[in-house]
Order: sequence, then structure tokens, then C-alpha cells
Amino acid sequence: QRSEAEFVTFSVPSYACQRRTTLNNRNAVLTDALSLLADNAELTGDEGRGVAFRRAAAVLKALPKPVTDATQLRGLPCLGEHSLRVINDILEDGASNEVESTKRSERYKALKVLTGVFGVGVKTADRWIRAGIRDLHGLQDSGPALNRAQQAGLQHYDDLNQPVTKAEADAIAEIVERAVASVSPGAQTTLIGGFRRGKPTGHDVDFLITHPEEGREEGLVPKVVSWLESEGILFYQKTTRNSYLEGKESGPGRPSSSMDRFERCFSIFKLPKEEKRGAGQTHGAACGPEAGHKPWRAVRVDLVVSPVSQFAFALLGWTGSKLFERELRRWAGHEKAMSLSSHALYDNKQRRYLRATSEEEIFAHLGLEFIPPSERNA
Ligand code: 8DG
Ligand code: MN
Ligand code: MN
Repeated sequence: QRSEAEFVTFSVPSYACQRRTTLNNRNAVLTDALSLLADNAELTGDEGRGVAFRRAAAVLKALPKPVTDATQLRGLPCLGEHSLRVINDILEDGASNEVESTKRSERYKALKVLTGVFGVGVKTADRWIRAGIRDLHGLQDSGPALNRAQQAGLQHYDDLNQPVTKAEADAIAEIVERAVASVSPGAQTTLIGGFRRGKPTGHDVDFLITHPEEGREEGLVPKVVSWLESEGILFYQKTTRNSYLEGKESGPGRPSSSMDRFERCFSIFKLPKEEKRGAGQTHGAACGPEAGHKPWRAVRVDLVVSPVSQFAFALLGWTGSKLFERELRRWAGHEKAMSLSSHALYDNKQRRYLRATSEEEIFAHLGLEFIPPSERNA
């Protein structure tokens, strides 16, 4: 017997950037299943199908109640035939055959493990699988040439696949702030990415750094990296310099992809362990080179530097979620004839850049209600 309340129908706008999506997901069973299929599609190179599953999952994340009956979904956007079939199977049978068989498939498992190595993308993993490598032991034994990032990734595999807590993110923030303050007094550091959206854990810690005097931020990353290296805090780093004014074809602010051109650093920190929080706490019984007790853990950290004139765009572009960002750019392009990047907003009709010094102004330019970071968890 079902109560009437279960038959509320839902209504949500089409674009994720028009919706308020908190971390309180009432449909995690359904969205986990769709996310797994999205992962699988992306791992097998089908980006279009991946996005379709992610959009469907995002619609369910925005619902105020658990879905109990498929009729409640009538009229909702972004739910294609395939996603609806998966949702129906789970509502009716408690599980989807497609999801369960994907989870068990050798190819999916191998792709997951290999792309779990920092520095390994889908193409590399696919090449290795075709060469008969299915797991980390295979990778260590058969030894294809690994680049510097992949070597570090393999060495710190267990640590980097263990979620970073907010407390650890705060400890990293203190270190980064100390580094920034000592090489460029007056520069400002902001926590971005998932932690800015209020997530309790993350796969890395992301920071945006700027300086209130335009130009003073140039070359900041190499200085911060030197400071961190002299303190023995870095296991790995790869710095990329700013290339915003290079590449004339796309023009400033209008890069063709979501990749931006800020000075940045992808790194692995050596974070001393906080032993105060209870002795005797154990962590994953690993078999890798890091097995056993050690007084530190490896953490992935991303540093991005933006000129203050682009700060609001960088902040919006690096806060995520990834789907929320993708939807903002789709909204800008399709609904407003504008091009949004992490550097700028260009109005294609007026043929000019629209200035902004806050995220609120950018939402206003785009004709969107302001959505705070904690509600961008699409
Ligand atoms: P997590 O780490 O907790 O798992 O989640 P997250 O913080 O949301 O994901 P992330 O992979 O760390 O990415 C944070 C944001 O940064 C996300 O919105 C996407 C964005 N981002 C990159 N790389 C690039 C890039 O090259 N250009 C731009 N514009 N944004 C990027 O990760
Ligand atoms: Mn992150
Ligand atoms: Mn990141």
C-alpha cells in the first residue's frame, strides 16, 4: 500500500546551473548507479553518453524527496530512455543488471584500478590493458615506461586513493598560506573545488591564489614551489606557466575547451600525520611500498594563480562541480549567446567582454539566480 505522499511529481529546470543542489542527496542509490554508468562510458571513450548519465544523475540529486515510483519522473528534463530504464529496474527489482554486470566486468575493474594511478588517463590505461596489464602488480612487473607523474602516482597509490578529510585540507591550507605569505606578502589564498562546496572529503585539495595588485601574481607558483621544496613538503610537482595571451586563434577568454591557461601547479604534498587524534588508529592494510606505519601521508594538491582582474571568473570556474561548470558554459552559449571561461565572459552579440568582480555579478550577467557554492553540488 502506497501513501499518496509518495506520488508527488517533481519539477526541476533543465540546466543544473538553474538548480540548487546540496550535498543532501535523497536518491543516492539511483545516482550512484547512474554515476557508475557515466564512469564506465567515460572510461571507454564515450564522452557523450557519459555526460547524458551525469545530467540524469544531477536531476535526481536536485529532487527534494526519494523517488519511489517511476510515474513521479514524468516531465523531468535530461532523463533519456537508457537512464529511465536503469532507474525503473532499480525501483522495481532493487538493482539494475546492467550496473551489476558492469561492476563485475574485468575491463571496468582494470580501467578503474589503472586510471586510479595519478597521471594515468583513459587512453594510457586502455593501451596497457591491451598489452595485458590489468592491475598494479602487472604494472610493476611488466614495467612499461612510466613518466614522472605516473611513478609518483604508483608509489603513493594507497594514500592518493584514500579520501582527504576536511581536517587534512585545513592543515594543507595552513601550509600553503604560510608559503604564499613568505614569498608574496599581501597575496591571497582561497580554498576552492569540492571543499568550497562544503564536501566533507575530497580526492585532492584545490587553491586559488591572487594578489590585489594586478601583475604582482606573475611567477608566484615557482616561488611557492621553491619554498615548499626547501621545507621538504613536496613529493611531486608539475608547474605550468600562464599562457592566456598565447594562441591567437581562440583569442583571450575564448578557449575552445574548458581547459584554462592560468599559471598552475599539480602536486603531491607530504603531510605530517596529526597523531593527536587518537593513537592506535589504523589505516588500510596496504601491500604497496608504503605499507606499515609512517608519520606522514601523501595528498594531491592543485594550486592555481589568477590575476585579480580575472579572479571572480577563476573562482567560479574552479569551484565546480564539474557538471555545474559544464552546464554554466552550456547555458551561456545556448541560451545567452555568450562564452564563459575561467578567465572571462564574452557577449557574442554585443561583441565585448562583460566585467565582473564577484561571482554574483557573473550570475547576473548570465541572467541566472545566484547559486552559492554549497548548492553547486550537481
Ligand atoms: P574532489 O576533488 O573533491 O573529488 O572534487 P572537485 O574538487 O569538485 O574536483 P576537482 O577535480 O578537484 O576539480 C575542481 C574544479 O576545478 C572543477 O570544477 C573542475 C576544475 N578544473 C580542473 N581542471 C581544470 C582546468 O584545466 N580548467 C578549468 N577551468 N577548470 C578545471 O580540475
Ligand atoms: Mn578537488
Ligand atoms: Mn583538483
